[in-house]
Amino acid sequence: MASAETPSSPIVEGRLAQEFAAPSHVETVKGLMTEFAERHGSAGRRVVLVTSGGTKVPLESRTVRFLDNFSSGRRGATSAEYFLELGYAVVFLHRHRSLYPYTRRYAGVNLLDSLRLEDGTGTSCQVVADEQVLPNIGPVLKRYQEVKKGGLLLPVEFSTLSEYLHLLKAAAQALSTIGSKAMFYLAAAVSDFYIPPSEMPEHKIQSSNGPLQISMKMVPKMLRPLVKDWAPKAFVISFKLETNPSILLERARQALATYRHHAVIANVLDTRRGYVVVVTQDDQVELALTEEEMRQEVEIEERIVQNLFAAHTHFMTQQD
Ligand code: PAZ
Repeated sequence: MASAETPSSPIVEGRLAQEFAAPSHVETVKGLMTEFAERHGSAGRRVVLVTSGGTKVPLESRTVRFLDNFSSGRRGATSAEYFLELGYAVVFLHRHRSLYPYTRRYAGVNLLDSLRLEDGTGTSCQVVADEQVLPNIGPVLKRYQEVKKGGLLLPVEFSTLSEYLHLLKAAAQALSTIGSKAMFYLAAAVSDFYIPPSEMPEHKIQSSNGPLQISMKMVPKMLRPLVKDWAPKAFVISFKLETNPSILLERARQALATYRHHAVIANVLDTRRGYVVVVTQDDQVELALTEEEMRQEVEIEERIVQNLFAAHTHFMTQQD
């Protein structure tokens, strides 16, 4: 482990380069993210990187099996929409096929059940959306198209832990070009453990060899170099998920003390849709939905994003 005097970035960067294969398109994506941040930053817009969904960790190099981290992507996709409503441009770094802004509202719908045929039959008929199956589709589609036309949402996909780590570093460096206008909203569920390439079997693990024992190494913590070196002027928010509520706040405080970023959103798996705590260096604020609000499908992400918008505004004025 690094001592307090050892600079963390070279160690993390060295391990990242040696033990995690970079995706072949990382430099291209970094270029796109840099152009996106500079374009919006120079138009006076804030830019947020939202990470969303879980990483997968392969157990074999010709991968048949992998370990996955739990996350539907709903927190990230929903938050991205609320950031867009508040005028942010959004880089959406998300797990392939996890929930996506706007389409997330219809994720459980079978496409063919959502359409009706009108005016004729066969190839000449008209296809219309069924409002019963796709409630509110008109306004949602309109907003989706506005966001797309304005070039306000840049989607970037990952599947594996390696892809996520390299793309996060690239995103941090890309958004650092706009200083305090950048926010990092790290809601993805990222594995703490991985198998280094030197210890990974090449071929499919055989059950004929008996019960499987695996030993995994700790993933290098990216938050430290992100905050200290890659994007030192940005506003950085991480998430802390626990299943045991009694350790949640202590863990969130520990993370803040270790990485010295700006806030931790603490949540418990079972109650995460209706209750979170925003933990900062000198405060903690509970955000909770009432049962009535839950019935009316109010989304807690709206409250989280509003809270962070105010904090980011304050942060930016302090930096100037
Ligand atoms: O994606 P989702 O809406 O199902 O869940 C969101 C979440 C619990 C993954 C997120 O709020 C979170 O806590 N992310 C960080 C997880 C972690 O501590 O690694």
